[in-house]
Amino acid sequence: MSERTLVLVKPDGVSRGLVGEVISRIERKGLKLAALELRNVERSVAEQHYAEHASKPFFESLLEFITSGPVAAMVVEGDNAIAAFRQLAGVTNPVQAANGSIRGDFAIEVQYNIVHGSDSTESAKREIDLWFPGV
Ligand code: RTP
Ligand code: MG
Repeated sequence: MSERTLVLVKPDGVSRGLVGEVISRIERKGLKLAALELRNVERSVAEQHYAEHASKPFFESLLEFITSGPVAAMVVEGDNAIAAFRQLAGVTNPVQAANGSIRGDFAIEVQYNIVHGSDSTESAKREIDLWFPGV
């Protein structure tokens, strides 16, 4: 079933020049871009985006990181797009992420794990409404 997911190339991925690599993997998988924009993240957007982690010890450093430079935000669509992109990304901690995944291939520290992808249909709807209202 076709669905949509919110993907971010985080500031580490943008500064390392990995936007094209991430988009290439998305497109080679057969997923499509429905929206794409490079933008600086306002703190209020970051807080809403990561609201589920507000009580975690890493919340403040996560907000600082995600607002530290531009991100490439995109809406990606296709069959099972949410799970398909999470598979492309690999698990949260890059040390455990499989080789061949984005995190497994390009990252080593949990905070600097290159990409974000929505984790459920509810999260995807909430995040797309936050990042791309009206899309
Ligand atoms: P994301 O939301 O960014 O797609 O990543 P995720 O679902 O795989 O992981 P999640 O549990 O939602 O965590 C969000 C982001 O917080 C950072 N993190 N830091 N220092 C830590 O222990 C820690 N744990 C998580 C990561 O950047 C993670 O992607
Ligand atoms: Mg998450």
